[in-house]
Order: sequence, then structure tokens, then C-alpha cells
Amino acid sequence: MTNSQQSVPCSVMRGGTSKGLYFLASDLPKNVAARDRFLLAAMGSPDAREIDGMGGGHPLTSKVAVVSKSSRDGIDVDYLFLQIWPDRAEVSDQQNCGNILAGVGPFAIERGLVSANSDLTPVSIFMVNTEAKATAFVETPGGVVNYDGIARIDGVPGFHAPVNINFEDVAGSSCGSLLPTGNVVDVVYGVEVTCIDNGMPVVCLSAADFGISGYETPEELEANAELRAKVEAIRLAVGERMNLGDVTNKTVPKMSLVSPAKNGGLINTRTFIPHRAHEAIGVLGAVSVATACMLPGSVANKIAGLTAGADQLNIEVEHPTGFFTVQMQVDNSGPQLRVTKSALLRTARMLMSGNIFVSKSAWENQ
Ligand code: NQM
Repeated sequence: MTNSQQSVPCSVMRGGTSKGLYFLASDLPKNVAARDRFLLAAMGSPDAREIDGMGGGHPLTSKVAVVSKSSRDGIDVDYLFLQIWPDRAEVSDQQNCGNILAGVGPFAIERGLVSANSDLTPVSIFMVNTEAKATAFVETPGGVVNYDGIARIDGVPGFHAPVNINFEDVAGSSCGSLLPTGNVVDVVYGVEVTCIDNGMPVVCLSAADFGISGYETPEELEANAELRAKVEAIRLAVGERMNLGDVTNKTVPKMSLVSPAKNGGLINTRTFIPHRAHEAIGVLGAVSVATACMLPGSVANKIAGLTAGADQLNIEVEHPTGFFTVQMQVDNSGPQLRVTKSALLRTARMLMSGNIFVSKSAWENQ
């Protein structure tokens, strides 16, 4: 602590293709409004550049994980994800984040919430936002987290230790069911859409329906005001139908413009999250798109050209900076597709661990 500043223990980590602040819940104010004021000050929000805080001025680098030991059966830690809006004084717990999730296992071990007794430590994680479970496998030779390795994920330079993550039963975790509108395809403002939630609420749209190729850069997409307005109008219209209420100020659903793969994958994507264009694709966002590819008749399925029948598949989702591979296991035996498991590879890295400082007046005003 300094005279005018209050400090709190915090780690800065890269989780997958995102970056954020990781806290123990016990280090943060218990009162939610006070916690949010503290996190806004810590990130430097509201300010487009977040210059007076740790945020990177983009939703993908303005994220927080709050981690605690779990009291739930068979679960090691609880993980609450919070999105800090860079340019609005707002903190949202309305969505989950599978990228920041990748850092939760290593963080939990580093901070003594989980002990590492073998070379590979499974960390079972309850994702508080969506009340779903994930298991992350963290390399811990000699009981210490290892970050070096030969795993590579698109959107992150270099090679790192793998963090394999399994999801069980994430269908409908935000919207109540895999197909929240009850339909494989809905028509909104004359455009065919597939609304799906396999861990993240996503609307799949055909890029061709918007007069774009689907291979534009995120910058080109963000500069296309007409496209953004059309996509946003559809998002606002489907939000209620997806059981998400008024989504005007929500970070969900994500809007994924799909087109034929052109680099050997199954499908190509450009995703608004929902107002900035993702540099890659979110983890659970990719799981939802991969699931849509397996769903006969969906907007994504028609473009991917996948025929029904396979119950285990590696789905390569292309995005602006490469591929995202999702291993899908589904049960095709009933009238409706049931997802039994999804698994994927991420990497994570501890970047800094220490104390974060906010002005004492921000702290005391809590
Ligand atoms: O979909 C960005 C990210 C995400 C979320 C977003 C994510 C997920 O890349 O699970 O990871 O869509 O807001 O971190």
C-alpha cells in the first residue's frame, strides 16, 4: 500500500487468445457494486485506451477471472468470468469465457487452491456464469506448473505447454437449450439464421447474405457500418427469442458470419463479439459453431456440407488468424442431436504476479 493507493494481489495471465487479471475471490470486496468499482479502476475503464489501468482497450484484453476453492462435490474451483467494457463503466457477468478459462487451472495451482501431485494435474472447474463444468489438464512436472512446451494455437505467437480442456453438458448453459428458439433455422429480416447455445449463445449467419465474402479482416468488417447495422438489428431481434431478454447492452449473443472454408478446414468464420470483430474466435463460440456444423439443415451445416451420421469428429473452424479445432462427440440416435462431449486445446501463460494498485479514494468510496 502507498499513502494514496490501495493494493490487492493479482496475476496477469494470457488465457488462450485473451488476456486478463486473475484474482482470488477472497482478495476482492464481497459487495458486488464495490467489487465492480474496484475492477473498473484496476482496468482503467471507462476509457477507450484504458490508459490509467491494466486493460488493453479491447474486449479481448479487458477480462477478469475471479477464482475460489469450490465447496461443490467433485469440483476443485469456482470460476466467475467478468467482462470489463473498455469504453463504458460497466462490468458484465452475462457470459462465460473459455479463453480466460485456460488460465484458471494454472492460476489455481500457483495460488495453492489445487495441489499438483503428478506430472499432469486435472483441475475441475465450475463455471459460475453458466453453471457448467469443465476439466482443464495442466502440466505440473515436480508439482510445479509448466508453461513451456510445443503446443501452438492460432492467434498466439510461439509454442507453449498444452492446456487440454473438456466440456461436459454445456448445451443451453445461457439460453436454456441447445436451440433456444426451438428451430434449426429462423428467418429474421429476411435472413436465415441459426441460433445455438452449446456453451456460448451464437447466431450463425451466412456471410453471402450480407454481400461480403466472409474472408475480410476484422478491421475491414468493423469499418463496414452498413454490415454492422444489419448484424446488430438481427442480434437485437433474436435476443428475446433466445431467452436472453433485451440484449442491447449485453455481450451475447455473438454473431458469427460463416462461409466456405478455404484453408482445409470445415467452415470459415468472422465473429462480432458482438460489436468488435474477433481476431480469432472465442472458445465456447467455436464450440457452438462446430455444433451448428453437425446439426442437419442449420446455416452452418449447409455451408460446411457435413452429412449426418458421424458421432465423433474433429471440426476445424477457420477464423481471421488461423484455425480452431474442436473435438466433438455427439449422440445421433434420438430425434435430436445430443452433444455428449467437446474438447479442445488451449495454452496459457503467467505474465505477471504481484499487487495491483488503485487510488485509495476509489477503494474507500466502496
Ligand atoms: O467464447 C470472446 C474470447 C471470447 C470468449 C468473446 C471465449 C468463448 O476469445 O468461450 O473465449 O466472444 O467475447 O476470449
